[in-house]
Amino acid sequence: RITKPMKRVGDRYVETSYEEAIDQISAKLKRLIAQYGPDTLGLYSGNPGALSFSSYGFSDALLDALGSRSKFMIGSIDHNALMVAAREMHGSEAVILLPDVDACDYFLLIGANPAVSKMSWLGKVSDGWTRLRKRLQGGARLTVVDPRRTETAAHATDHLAPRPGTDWALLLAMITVIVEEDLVRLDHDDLIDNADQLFALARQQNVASLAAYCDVPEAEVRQIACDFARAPTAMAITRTGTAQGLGGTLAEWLTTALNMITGRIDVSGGRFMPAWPYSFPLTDRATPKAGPPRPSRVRGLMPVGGGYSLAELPGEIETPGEGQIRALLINGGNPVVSGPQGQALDRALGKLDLFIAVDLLQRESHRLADWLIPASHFLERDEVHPYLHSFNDEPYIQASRAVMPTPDAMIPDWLFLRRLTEAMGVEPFEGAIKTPDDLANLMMQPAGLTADDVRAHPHGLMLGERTMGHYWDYLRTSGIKADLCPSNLLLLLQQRLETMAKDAHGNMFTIISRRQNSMMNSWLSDTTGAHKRPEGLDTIGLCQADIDRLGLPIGERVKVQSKVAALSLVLELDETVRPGVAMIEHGWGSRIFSPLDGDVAWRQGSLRNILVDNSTLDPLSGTPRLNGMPVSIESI
Ligand SMILES: Nc1nc2c(c(=O)[nH]1)N[C@H]1C(S)=C(S)[C@@H](COP(=O)(O)OP(=O)(O)OC[C@H]3O[C@@H](n4cnc5c(=O)[nH]c(N)nc54)[C@H](O)[C@@H]3O)O[C@H]1N2
Ligand SMILES: Nc1nc2c(c(=O)[nH]1)N[C@H]1C(S)=C(S)[C@@H](COP(=O)(O)OP(=O)(O)OC[C@H]3O[C@@H](n4cnc5c(=O)[nH]c(N)nc54)[C@H](O)[C@@H]3O)O[C@H]1N2
Ligand SMILES: [Mo]
Repeated sequence: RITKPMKRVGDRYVETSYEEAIDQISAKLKRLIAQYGPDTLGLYSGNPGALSFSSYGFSDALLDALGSRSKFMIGSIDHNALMVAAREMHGSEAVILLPDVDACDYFLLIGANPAVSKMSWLGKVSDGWTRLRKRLQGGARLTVVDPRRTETAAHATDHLAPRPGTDWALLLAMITVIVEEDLVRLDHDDLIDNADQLFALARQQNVASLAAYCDVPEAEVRQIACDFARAPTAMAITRTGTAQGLGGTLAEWLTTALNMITGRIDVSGGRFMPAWPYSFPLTDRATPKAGPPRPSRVRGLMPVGGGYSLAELPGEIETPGEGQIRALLINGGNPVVSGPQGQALDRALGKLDLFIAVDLLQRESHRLADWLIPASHFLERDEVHPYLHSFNDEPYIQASRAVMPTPDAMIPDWLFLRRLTEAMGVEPFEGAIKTPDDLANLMMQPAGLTADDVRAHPHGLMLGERTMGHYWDYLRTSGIKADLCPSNLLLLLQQRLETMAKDAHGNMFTIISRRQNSMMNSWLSDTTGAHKRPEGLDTIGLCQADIDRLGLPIGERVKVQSKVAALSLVLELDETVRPGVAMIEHGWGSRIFSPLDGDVAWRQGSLRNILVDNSTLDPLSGTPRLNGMPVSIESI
């Protein structure tokens, strides 16, 4: 655990004071900005970094105060597809339609495994998997769409196992069936645009060839589409299985379209928009602070959720010219492990003039950092997070209490970030906000609540019932219409339909991954020790038919080769994966270093994501193929 600021001296680190760290970092940063402009400072906010209200607020504010737009976000290896589809269809990236689990009769889960991952994404359904199962016990139906027969599929009424990355075609086929069978039910058609265009598109499709492309039985697709449309209440949900591939934005669009044409939006048992008293206005969330969004310098991709794609970061560091990133802050993330092609990012990180990592430990991604700054642990933070709570499926807000003391001499990471901003001669939030509570209070002002009011209710504040209708209200009051067939997405779909025939990978396999209960992406298993991977025993799982076809022995090492890297893994029989698919767990292989002596304190397994190339992305979301990357498998 890092508990004091540490400065790199040669290949070791020495402990320093906060004063020295802030003095030296700000002096160097000032020189770099004077020479290269503010965009030279980049920020990568990882998943824990972005979920820490205080840390995210003050790291984002540092870049805003300096005028840098070089923000790289977790969304590009997670949920960008959802935000892009929301922007195109609902006019704002922040319109997230949550599942009303407790009244649903038909769950269609696409690329989600809540039995392990629980039920939260950009939206929170507390204990959602338990609540979903309660519905199943009461007779609700569950259809799981996943190339692997997952822990969730074990509870399902039916399981479809399409080829990875083809969900958009499956959804288009379902929409086509619903249009052909006259099962469309469009509520509020005065608030919906381009419905006719979607129906015309559907009528041009051939369900049999779409099903063949996904490699699922046509009759099952037809049956599921009709049953879904006829169910009293129903919802289709996607998660990372679809979002973390090349078809993510199309799948998000067509899932929402499927829900919309079967009357599942903003009704009980369907998908609804949360709008609780403490939810601050959508327009505020969507407005970029450092000016209008502009395409990235090297690849020309537009930011999503205010951030560029992590896949672009190596190029932005290594390509000379105005705006080149020479200083980087990684806050609560492990992008060399959790992002695509970590070997390329690792090489680029070595070329930075100034590299600061804020984390609990020095991990793989922080190997080359000039400064290691201690992060406060979630058990040490006392915070109210109105933003996260605005995505609750009920109007419920609760303070999280610190239950452990912060190590002596350590200050919270947000305070380090504030002091660093001030040392740069600017103020975070233009001086209007000094503490995380100030920020929370500002956000909750419309509800007449303060952070202390929330703290006064240790078991949380329930501000009413779950209510529906906010989505249609939002459209009405903002004067926009839901777009059922957005032109950007339609264009992408047409391209995919044209190249569909060439989309087969021949003898190649496509890789997917799996989460473990006791791991959180690349961490937690290390510190809790709850889940271990014996050294050198990383596996790749194939079904029996594929193992027979390859003629390779189970338990032996195989060479797994992608376009950009090769790994040596042990071949394992995994009867849960469909033919043509290989399962390699993500999250292993991240070293933990002991900064004072430079030793490696921990390492298990190997880095799976080095196989994923960072150049092939969903063009709208900037997401790489964490799922669906083609690889070949051969004997060593
Ligand atoms: N225990 C535990 N819980 C977690 C996490 C963790 O690491 N550990 N991570 C948290 C985080 S950060 C997130 S974002 C959420 C994610 O929550 P989920 O999205 O539910 O995550 P997964 O469990 O990975 O489920 C994704 C499923 O998609 C399938 N899949 C892969 N490719 C495709 C495809 O092309 N099409 C379809 N239809 N399916 C596909 C995979 O086989 C997998 O079963 O979970 C959160 N919860
Ligand atoms: N192949 C494959 N790749 C994936 C996924 C997958 O399913 N398959 N999942 C993707 C998803 S959904 C996500 S969200 C990303 C995650 O991507 P990242 O967030 O970049 O990576 P993590 O592995 O979660 O690493 C989190 C880091 O945060 C640190 N940390 C923990 N708590 C705190 C804190 O309170 N403050 C600070 N400052 N640091 C903290 C940990 O020590 C660790 O170093 O990975 C993505 N990558
Ligand atoms: Mo995630």
